[in-house]
Amino acid sequence: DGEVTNDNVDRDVVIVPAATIGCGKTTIALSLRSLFGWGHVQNDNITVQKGKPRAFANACCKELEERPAMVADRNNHQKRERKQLIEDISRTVPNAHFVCLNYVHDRSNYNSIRAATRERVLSRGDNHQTIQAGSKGPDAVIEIMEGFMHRFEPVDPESSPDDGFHMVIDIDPTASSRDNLEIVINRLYAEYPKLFAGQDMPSSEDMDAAIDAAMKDYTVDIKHE
Ligand code: IDP
Repeated sequence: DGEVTNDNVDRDVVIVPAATIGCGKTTIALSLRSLFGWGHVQNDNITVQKGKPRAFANACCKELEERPAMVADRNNHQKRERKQLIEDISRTVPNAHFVCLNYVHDRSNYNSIRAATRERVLSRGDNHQTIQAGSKGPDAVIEIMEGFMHRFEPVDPESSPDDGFHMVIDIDPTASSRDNLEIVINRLYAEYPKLFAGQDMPSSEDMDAAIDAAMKDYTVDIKHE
């Protein structure tokens, strides 16, 4: 059964955030890339005019040709996006293992999530190209962020499409990316030990350094979809 096979999983792991803007998806993805050499596809780097969801899935599959695991870095905040990603990747990589990075969004916690994500995104606005260009002031950015929060559909591992996840890791969008990174690594290490074959568990200092580098490297992408 699933538990037995997980011990042998050493490749084709797709990490799928379910999140909104500013939760720390890219920061975690860059950290996993620097610590373990895992792949990373950012939705905003997919520039095709038509069929963007499919192109995103194809780019994820391509990463798996070279790397044992990868992060499918987009918000995946609605069930139809999660369904599309799981279905399209599975067509090319039938044995893919999907791990949901579930940035839990309880409606009762929305004010704290707003405070945390706005602070992160707006406080670095000077460095954000789109904002710098003057086309989007803080109000417009907040509106886009609100749109994602409003549309967010919680992950329900009991029903389709979220029952397609082999594992759901709950993390708190208001916690630091450093703390969330450690939770993610510990859970993956426990579930898929062979995915880390030959690599030591990173030390606390390694994780600090990976997060620091990721936050220096950052770009905040504000897009409508
Ligand atoms: P997203 O990919 O979910 O939209 P990121 O781009 O990773 O979120 O993060 C949004 C902004 O917040 C970036 O400027 C990033 O450097 C910063 N950030 C990420 N995690 C933390 C944290 O734990 N504390 C403070 N700032 C953070």
